[in-house]
Amino acid sequence: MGEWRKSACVLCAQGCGLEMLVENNQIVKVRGDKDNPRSLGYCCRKGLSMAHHVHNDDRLTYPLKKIGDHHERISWEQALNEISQKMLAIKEKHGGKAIAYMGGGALGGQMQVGVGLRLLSLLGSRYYYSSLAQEFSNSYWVDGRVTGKQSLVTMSDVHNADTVVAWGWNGWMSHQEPRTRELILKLKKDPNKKLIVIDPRRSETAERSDIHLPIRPGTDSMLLKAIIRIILDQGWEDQAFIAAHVNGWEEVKPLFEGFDARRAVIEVCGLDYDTVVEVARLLAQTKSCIHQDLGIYMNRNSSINNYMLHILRAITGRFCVEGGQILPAVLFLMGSDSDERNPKTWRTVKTNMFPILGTFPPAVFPEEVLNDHPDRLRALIVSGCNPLRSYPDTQAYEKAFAELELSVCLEIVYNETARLSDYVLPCLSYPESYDTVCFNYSYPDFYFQMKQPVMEPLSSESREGSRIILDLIKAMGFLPVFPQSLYDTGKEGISAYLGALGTYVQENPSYAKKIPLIMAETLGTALGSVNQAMIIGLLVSSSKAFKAGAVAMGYPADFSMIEAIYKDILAHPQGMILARFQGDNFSMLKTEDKKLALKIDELMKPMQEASIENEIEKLKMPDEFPLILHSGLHHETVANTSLRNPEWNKGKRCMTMLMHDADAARLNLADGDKAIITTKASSAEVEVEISSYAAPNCVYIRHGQGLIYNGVKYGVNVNDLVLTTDRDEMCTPLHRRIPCRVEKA
Ligand SMILES: Nc1nc2c(c(=O)[nH]1)N[C@H]1C(S)=C(S)[C@@H](COP(=O)(O)OP(=O)(O)OC[C@H]3O[C@@H](n4cnc5c(=O)[nH]c(N)nc54)[C@H](O)[C@@H]3O)O[C@H]1N2
Ligand SMILES: Nc1nc2c(c(=O)[nH]1)N[C@H]1C(S)=C(S)[C@@H](COP(=O)(O)OP(=O)(O)OC[C@H]3O[C@@H](n4cnc5c(=O)[nH]c(N)nc54)[C@H](O)[C@@H]3O)O[C@H]1N2
Ligand code: SF4
Ligand SMILES: [Mo]
Repeated sequence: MGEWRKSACVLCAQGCGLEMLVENNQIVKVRGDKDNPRSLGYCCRKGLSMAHHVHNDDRLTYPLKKIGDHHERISWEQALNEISQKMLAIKEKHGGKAIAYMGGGALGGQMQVGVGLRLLSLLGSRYYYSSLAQEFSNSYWVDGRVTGKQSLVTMSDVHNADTVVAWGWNGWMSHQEPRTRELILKLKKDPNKKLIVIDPRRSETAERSDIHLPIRPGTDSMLLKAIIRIILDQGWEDQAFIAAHVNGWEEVKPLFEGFDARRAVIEVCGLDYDTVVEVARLLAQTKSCIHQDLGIYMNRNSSINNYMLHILRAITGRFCVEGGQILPAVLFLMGSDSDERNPKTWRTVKTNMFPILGTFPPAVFPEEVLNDHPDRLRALIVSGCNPLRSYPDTQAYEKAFAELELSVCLEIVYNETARLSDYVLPCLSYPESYDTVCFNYSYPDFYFQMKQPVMEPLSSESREGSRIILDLIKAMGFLPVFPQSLYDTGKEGISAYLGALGTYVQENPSYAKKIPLIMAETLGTALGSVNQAMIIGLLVSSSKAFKAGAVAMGYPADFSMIEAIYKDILAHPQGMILARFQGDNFSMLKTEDKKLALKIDELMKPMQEASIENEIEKLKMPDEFPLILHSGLHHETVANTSLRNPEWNKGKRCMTMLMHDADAARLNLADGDKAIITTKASSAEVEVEISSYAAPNCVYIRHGQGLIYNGVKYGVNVNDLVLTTDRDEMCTPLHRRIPCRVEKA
């Protein structure tokens, strides 16, 4: 007989609570966990397929080293020794700048990044590349200017809104909000609520909306300008809100002067003007909320579009208010604030790119390796992401990996990146370990879940990812030897340990900066989990706002708070509300006067240049590539690259290219035909699926295909069809607008 155990899903940012039936150390059944305070039992088909993530033929079971063109089993001792010696030799010869860390994309294993970034810093480097910097860079950069700090990412409070606008977001398939399908159905059913979808195609979300604006692809800037113009013309802006909470509007307002909203809407966006006026009214006069997503993020004009979305929210009073755009309560910041105006901010050697929220964009990585500069990148640690499928231009990545002097991959599976790495280190998957993630956004209640192991490790050689990195730090000689007493008090309780740690650091003040690592090593060893020690460390170093919020939930205000909270976390494997943040959401702003800073100097010119005439010119497709490839549809039959066994989609058609029937007819293609798609990067053969979910002149290939499972490749890897140079000024890949042509095979 098996036992149901509580955990969560890591296949998208929602982290729905799951219950897993474990029999003979195998997950045999999964269901949504009704006790999870955030997901309330919600679960999608990916979550239900979780067992494939954990149990599959590609799971790594011991460390590997590349010898010639294949990998061989080695011991942990050999792996740690060789990697640390080689890494130190590269640092010695070329300096820390030669080393990069890439990680944190997958939701399992995100905590590795906490230790990984410390290792990077000890090696003297700041080159942290992450998946975040291929979707959110433009929006985080804009957030940083408007709210005062990039690390204050903003979120849409869709569950408390009356009008929800899905702008370039196909929530029915991708979720991206807690319990998304329930939300969409609720909006549809309630006559007082509206769902508006702005998407060139009639997506699964658009199908269920009250208003669908089938916008011409890539014309969102014109629609945004038009909506703002309409609001001003109608006098619908929220004057009281602007006066109380906004700075710089008077300087920004002239950007919209004289804009011909009607012409833009009809001629450029191809939309009905009266419907757009109604959308503008709903945005301004109801409790509205806009969730934008990859249709905006990975598309042309992403920076000014994200900017105008904030302008729209600010002038309609939908910022920092319930049901609007809000700043989430956090236990720890998702990244460090990086300001490229500060000359001390590192840039990449070849492309001169700066980090956003502390992370560098994957699109420039191959160029940073494949060059002759003495400071070029030569070594890489990859943890919990799959650059050889997830990042643009797989061929460029293959060349870069071949050129690296050292590549180390921390993984749970033998994926496409592991295949090219010099060393592959097997990690515990999250159902085998303690883990948490950073996407638990909410306000004012702060939701937190520490996933706890529901089973024994499948291989005795797999290790907690953060422990592996800590062991590398030790093998490189970056940690002193700590007294045994520190390890021992860790077993006596958290308060006892923190007391002993305090005394130790007082006696050794030079170690104050290394407290997180000391805790990871000593408390982590005592608890048998570095991740647990790191969570305790995060509680210790949490903000005043967090601690006040915890007191509001009844936790003691003194030193014993940490132990009390931690005991509660352990007692609630289903997740819980840890803190209730006090004060209004404006208090979270990091601008000096706690107002929204609406003027962004760098965007004044691009905003002026986004005129109807210029846009009409720029929207023209090259003759050679008349169609738009949507490179990477986030469809219910993919889970980024984290579900590898094709068995989970058995009986489903999921390796096709979606196409509008008018385009198919013109190209003499029938459903099921083989077609050749060609982009500037390369060509691929793919099966055509004529679909009502495709917009005219656009074709769609799912993200996360082309995976090699058990030695066999399934489907088209869409990143073969994209060049690293298909990117914008923030080095975000333009995955939603890759020019292409399609021919019959
Ligand atoms: N062309 C194109 N490319 C895209 C996109 C697109 O739309 N088009 N979408 C992009 C987007 S939005 C994203 S977020 C990225 C996501 O891309 P990635 O960041 O690469 O994320 P995943 O594919 O989810 O996971 C990567 C790896 O993490 C591993 N992993 C899972 N759990 C653990 C763990 O506990 N420990 C360790 N060490 N590893 C673990 C998985 O096995 C998997 O191999 O893809 C992007 N790539
Ligand atoms: N099932 C499943 N769910 C997932 C994932 C997955 O792999 N599988 N991945 C997760 C991740 S990491 C992410 S980031 C999210 C992504 O979630 P989404 O952003 O919802 O994913 P997309 O499929 O890119 O949908 C974007 C929508 O934008 C539209 N669009 C394209 N061009 C334009 C345009 O010019 N203007 C406008 N307004 N819209 C346009 C497209 O038609 C599409 O419907 O999904 C997450 N959820
Ligand atoms: S919505 Fe996301 S977190 Fe929830 S079950 Fe589906 S994939 Fe997992
Ligand atoms: Mo994503």
